[in-house]
Amino acid sequence: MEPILHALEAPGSFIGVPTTTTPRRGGRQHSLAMASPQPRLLFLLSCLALALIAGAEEHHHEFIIQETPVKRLCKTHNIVTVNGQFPGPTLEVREGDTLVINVVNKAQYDITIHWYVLVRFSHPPECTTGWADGPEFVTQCPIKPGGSYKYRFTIEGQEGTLWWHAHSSWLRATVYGALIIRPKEGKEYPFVKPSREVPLILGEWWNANPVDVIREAQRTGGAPNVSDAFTINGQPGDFFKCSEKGTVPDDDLDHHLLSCVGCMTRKPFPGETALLRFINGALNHELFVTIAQHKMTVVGVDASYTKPFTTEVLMIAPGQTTDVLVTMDQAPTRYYIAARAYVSGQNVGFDNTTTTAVIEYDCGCASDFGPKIQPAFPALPAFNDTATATAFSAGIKSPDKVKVHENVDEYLFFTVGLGLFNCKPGELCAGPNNNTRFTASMNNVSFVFPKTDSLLHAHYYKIPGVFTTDFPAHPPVQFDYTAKNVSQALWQPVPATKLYPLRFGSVVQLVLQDTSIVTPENHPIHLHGYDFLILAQGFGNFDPKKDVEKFNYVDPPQRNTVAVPVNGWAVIQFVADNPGVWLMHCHLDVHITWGLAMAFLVEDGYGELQSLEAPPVDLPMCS
Ligand SMILES: [Cu+2]
Repeated sequence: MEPILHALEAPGSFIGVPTTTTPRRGGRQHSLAMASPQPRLLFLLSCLALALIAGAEEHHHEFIIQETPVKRLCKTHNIVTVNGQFPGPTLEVREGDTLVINVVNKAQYDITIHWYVLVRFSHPPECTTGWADGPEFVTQCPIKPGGSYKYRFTIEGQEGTLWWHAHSSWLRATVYGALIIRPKEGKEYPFVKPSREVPLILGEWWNANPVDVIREAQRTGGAPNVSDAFTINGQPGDFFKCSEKGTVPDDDLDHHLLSCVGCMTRKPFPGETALLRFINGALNHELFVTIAQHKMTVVGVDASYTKPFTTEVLMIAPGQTTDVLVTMDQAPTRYYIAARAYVSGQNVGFDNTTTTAVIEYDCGCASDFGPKIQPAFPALPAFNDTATATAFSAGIKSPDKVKVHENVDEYLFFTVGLGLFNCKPGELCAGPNNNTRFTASMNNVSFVFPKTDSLLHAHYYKIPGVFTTDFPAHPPVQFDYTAKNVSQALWQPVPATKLYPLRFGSVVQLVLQDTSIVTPENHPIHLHGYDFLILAQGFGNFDPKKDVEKFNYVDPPQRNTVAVPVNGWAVIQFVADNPGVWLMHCHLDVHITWGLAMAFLVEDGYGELQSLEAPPVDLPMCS
């Protein structure tokens, strides 16, 4: 029985994507501008040693940012895409490979792309590079219309599913795609070999232009409109008008094979086990995901493996990925995969729709399998089912014992939450009571992205006036963070561009504490440049005496995005061994727009490959 997964226009998987892949050889010629020959030569030699890793390849892609007409919910919109594909092309590599992606901007908006890869090394010529990370005004200025920028990085220590997306305004609503990292040649997955692999990217669709939606919200100070539908691989599914095509069966089976990326075989395979790679690419919603009558075994999150954990429901926050094995062990018919919102905030507007795709078994009796058989529909948790979200995150653990550092260099405590600015004369104020504007902050600092330079460029060239390094290690005022009625005097953060400096190699332990200001809410906090361990999570105010007993020093999960519980906290740990400027922000895009972000400035070390290299020659500048 060969299950068929139905949804239209699966991620592009190289179709029409200009691509070349070459085995990397140590002896390849590269031009390298050497400012100070001897140290650079040392770096170069080290890099060449890295480049000799057996079997590693260098993949070249061209990403043309262009407007493309796409019809959804009965209307055609010109959306921004990569190479005319929506979702964008799927990148497939092996751990140890290098990606070189030339992004050419032929659209009307400024743009940058973020890759989720812990961009640390690239093989010659850059070697150590934070210049490829992508967040606008953090590691680069935007690529202007008509401009281009070549992102170059090597993937080391990450296996599983990542994704890439625009990191500029709200362009990631349509500019995103999967990035699949398989083990090195000759190395197997640490779980049963799946018969096929399918990336399933969850997204949001707007009938309006998402860039206009956020611009309007920023103009008025009010909350932005919510999306009109969720999507799976770009399609809302059967419960929306004009979505029938491609989400219900027809004879064109190849068309419906949901991205046959990595399919081992298309032959009937009774009881086959598929690897589904879920990605939450939605802008502003955490999502519950279920499959009718099928259990899912989680084997990886955020390109780190996990202890196999069987569940009927996933909760995936924006930015996160979840790899699951699903065995097709039910009666041979049709089943829905369904996703809808997990909403933890109070009085928060949200998209209450449900998106679906269909799994169809091959019953070997095609003539009996007409379109009238309705797929079975799964049970979905209630929108506010925090207990289910909590149980799911508690089930995720690293496969083996993990090295947790007990000697910590930096104990940090950051509040994360919303706020309100009082209206100033001449401002529109569509926030609560029509005399406020929404804002958000960490440790009472509402992050302001620079406009004249990127943080990393200003750091490298010691350009003053772009940022300060006095982000507070603790909240400036301690209060009952999760109380029902936090004093209004604490609702107004200070707008600023503050970074927190870290010595190279320091062990950082960070408490992320939600506040109930405006509303408590689950905030998915994404750290660029690092994976971290989640030592513990809980509700209420973090209590350093009591809650330390909850720390998992054995097998804490490793991730790049943690969904900090509503009215609660999470403790993460990482070693600051990647020099550069690394953004940390809420992955609900409305919150990062309001300032729920900060950045770490990780200084250079003293050893080889411990210093940030000079920027690439084509790094986009602000002026
Ligand atoms: Cu948030």
